[in-house]
Amino acid sequence: MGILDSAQDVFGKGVSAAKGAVSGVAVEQQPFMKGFVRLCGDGWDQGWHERNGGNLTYRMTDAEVAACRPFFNEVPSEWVSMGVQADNLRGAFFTTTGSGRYMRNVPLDPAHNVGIVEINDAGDAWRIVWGLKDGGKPTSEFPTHFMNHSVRMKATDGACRVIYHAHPGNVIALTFVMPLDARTITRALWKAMTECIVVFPKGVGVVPWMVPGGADIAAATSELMKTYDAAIWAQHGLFCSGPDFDTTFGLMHTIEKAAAIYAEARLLNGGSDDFQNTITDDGLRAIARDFKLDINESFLD
Ligand code: 2HA
Ligand code: ZN
Repeated sequence: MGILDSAQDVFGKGVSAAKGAVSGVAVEQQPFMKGFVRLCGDGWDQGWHERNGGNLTYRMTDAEVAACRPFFNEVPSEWVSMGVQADNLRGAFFTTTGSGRYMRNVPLDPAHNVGIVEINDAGDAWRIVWGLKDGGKPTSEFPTHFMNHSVRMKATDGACRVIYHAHPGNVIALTFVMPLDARTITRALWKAMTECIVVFPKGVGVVPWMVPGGADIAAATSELMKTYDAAIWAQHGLFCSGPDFDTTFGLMHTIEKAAAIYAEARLLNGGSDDFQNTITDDGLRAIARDFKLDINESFLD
């Protein structure tokens, strides 16, 4: 096999993806929770989580739920209706950041800032079974996370487990000056940095400005997530999905870096997008061919 036979050869997984469940070990020490907590701290370090901005959810495996169950609260919280429903998430368990809690504080005290919620048999309500101490609740964006999990789980044959929302500054800035359509923004990002089309071959969706936190923005976002594994919220931020924490954080990081390069290139170019040099559409096609990518062809000229 040649070194370019598969994108995974070149852009493969790192060694640190948290995997597995360990019985008899506290929730905070489980590999998935360490990966969850690390992502929160890394996102803070990147400057994407001012105040209580951003949120993270993880759909737990059966083995992880079994390993954590001995540490669950004796009495779970009451069921709380979400205003959204998903058949394929009936009975699922999610780890989630807390509403109004700060990403910055997650590594200091996971049990206060993060919780585990169980979804009811109808797939339309949650209850807290661990963490979110002192009256915490799941993130205000839980309806969007939940619907994105449902859609991405279906789109990836169950591989998708992580949904991550952040407020990366350059992505947000682009939504002030670019047409809010997926094709235009994806093309700009693909051409900003050679590896982008490898990292997000389907492109990035764009949701126009909407009120956050509710069922409407959840429906609009999850509709786009049928096609894309990332979606921009205009004047707000970015949602990314993936099978593990490394891939999902890497997607957020790559999109934001591409947005920063694109913005800087336009500034260097007096604001114009008529660049002296760029990656051509045939160049993108050649990457797709050599890396055997299943790209969104309709985004190429
Ligand atoms: O958690 O980011 O979109 C705060 C937010 C809401
Ligand atoms: Zn937000």
